Amino acid sequence: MNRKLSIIGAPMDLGQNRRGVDMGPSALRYAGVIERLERLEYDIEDLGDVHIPRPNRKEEQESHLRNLKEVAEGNKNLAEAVDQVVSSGRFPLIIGGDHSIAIGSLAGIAKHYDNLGIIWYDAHGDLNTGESSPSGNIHGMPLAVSLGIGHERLTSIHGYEPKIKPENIIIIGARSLDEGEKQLIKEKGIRVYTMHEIDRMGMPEVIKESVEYLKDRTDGVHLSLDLDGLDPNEAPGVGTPVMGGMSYRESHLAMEMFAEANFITSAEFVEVNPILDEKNKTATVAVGLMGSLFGENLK
Ligand code: HAR
Ligand code: MN
Ligand code: MN
Ligand code: MN
Repeated sequence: MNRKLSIIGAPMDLGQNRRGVDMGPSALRYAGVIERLERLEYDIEDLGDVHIPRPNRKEEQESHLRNLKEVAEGNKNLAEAVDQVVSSGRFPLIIGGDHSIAIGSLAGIAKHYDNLGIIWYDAHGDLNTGESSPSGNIHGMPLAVSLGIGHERLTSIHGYEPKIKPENIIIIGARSLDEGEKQLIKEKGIRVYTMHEIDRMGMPEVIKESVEYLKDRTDGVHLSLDLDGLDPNEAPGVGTPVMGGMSYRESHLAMEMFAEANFITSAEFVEVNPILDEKNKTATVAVGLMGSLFGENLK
């Protein structure tokens, strides 16, 4: 594992319609992310938060993608910050913010790799387009956008597209997929471990297979962890909770196995909403998972 870590906050709440997730980066810092990882003897710098514009409430929305302009602009800023971190040889750890920030993270990261692997740990597929989306919320679209599918204003961020290849993606924990997303998964042959498969195979086998699959075919792996992948009983502070998720222990096991495999090269933790949370429980869970991801258990 790269021992040099740069933390970048992305206080974005415009990719969906519940306020408060822009306070995710503060909640995660308050839950002790820096101290936790410093104890593992990483060289850590906290770059603070990238600028996310405020929504212009007077202007008409120019499309049914909610806050398109502002989400695009915030993600441009994030892509630049992340790109600089990767260029300087450090590991970018991005803390959100709603999941639309994966557009900027991946834009900044993927240009440094020929075959970036993606682990999408989430209740959702985030594979919608403006046309297939039931909500118009861009946080339900970042994986499609990164594949070059969606609004040009989003797919073109940071000057190249697509960012990633469908065969390098693994979705883990899905249990709420829209029709259009299911179609895209089939069409592109994206690997998905739904909750059904996790229940049948068990988490150890799911992660073992995922690691084996990505290890030979990729030159880096980005972990995009949406806290709503976990069961809402254990991670209640999220905007779009879905019952029947991965447990706290299953999630730790996954992070521990990723740490053992020593192949994650960038990560983001998203959708922590302290306003919907119970005493910062979800941020605390997220920081614990980061501890496992960065090798607490290997010490
Ligand atoms: N699939 C639904 C939509 O696109 C809900 C998406 C919720 N997304 C997140 N990110 N919380 O995973 O509107
Ligand atoms: Mn998501
Ligand atoms: Mn590339
Ligand atoms: Mn989700």
